[in-house]
Amino acid sequence: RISKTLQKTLNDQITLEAFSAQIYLMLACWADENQLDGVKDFMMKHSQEERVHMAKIIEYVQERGGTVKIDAIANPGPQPKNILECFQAVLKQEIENTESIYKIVKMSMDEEDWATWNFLQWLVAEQREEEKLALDLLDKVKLAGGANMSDAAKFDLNKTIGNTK
Ligand code: OFO
Repeated sequence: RISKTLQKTLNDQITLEAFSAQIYLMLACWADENQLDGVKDFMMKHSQEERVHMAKIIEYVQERGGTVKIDAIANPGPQPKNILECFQAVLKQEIENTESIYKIVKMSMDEEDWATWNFLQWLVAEQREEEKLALDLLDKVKLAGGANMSDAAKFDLNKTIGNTK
């Protein structure tokens, strides 16, 4: 059985994954309004992935005899002003989520709850991949001209991002 402290922290993480999904959704809507269909597809896919993370943590808490409380999701914040801000928001969100997960890993270690520690390793790996992807895409955006990108560069980049897994 998980401790009350870990239960509370994992519940907060469930809400944070939902919040991440909301951020990706907000960015997807921004991309749609800006004729960036490739970026939109990418954001929609990643929003869905965050929901999968959320569902997995819910299952885990329940499996360990814990109780899940579904909470309100915070406002994802204002839309970005340009494609550079869009991908900066992705990276920021991923870094914050990684930090939060590391805290839970540390807690599980302090409590010697090795089942939770082991469960979290999958999320740690997932975050490593997502941060790398976010960094790569941000680099691509910067190389293509950042906030002042030409329409032609934007067209190409949108296609590349749309084909990104
Ligand atoms: Fe849930 O993986 Fe990103 O934030």
